[in-house]
Amino acid sequence: MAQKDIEKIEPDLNGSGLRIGVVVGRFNEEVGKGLLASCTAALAKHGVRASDILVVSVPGALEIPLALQKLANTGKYHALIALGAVIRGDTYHFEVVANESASGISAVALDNGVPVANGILTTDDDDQAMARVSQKGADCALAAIEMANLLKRIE
Ligand code: INI
Repeated sequence: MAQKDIEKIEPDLNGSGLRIGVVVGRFNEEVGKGLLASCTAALAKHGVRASDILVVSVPGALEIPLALQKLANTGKYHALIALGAVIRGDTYHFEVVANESASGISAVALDNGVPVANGILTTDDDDQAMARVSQKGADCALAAIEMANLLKRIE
């Protein structure tokens, strides 16, 4: 009996035609701006049109899951991206904000079947956060594109 080859879906980082929603927290504003700049630059580099990107901002990381959920509910977006920073030095309830936002973000993805790239930096101080904005924003853009294309292929 002839055996079929194993089917494999390779990562596809071509963003053309993808609609992406981005939610950015303003609590650590400079970090949020840096994340957004590197993220949108990477989206553009990989072919996502500016007119296919919606950026909304919210007060802080704890508001991000609800805004993501509303965007997911529209059914318009192939993937969503959460950007922000929770900085230990700024808060006595660091763990609560970091953990609640992370679990809310995961819940939006699983409940709606929409990929959500989590770009909420969790660091001890502002310098650590600023050192990571460039890489993290770009990583989230690529994760969103790859996951959007993967779900399209699986479906
Ligand atoms: N929000 C953040 O995004 N980062 C933080 O470091 C932070 N700290 O330090 O508390 C933070 N808090 C605000 C929170 O996200 C909500 O906006 C606020 O609690 C109102 O719901």
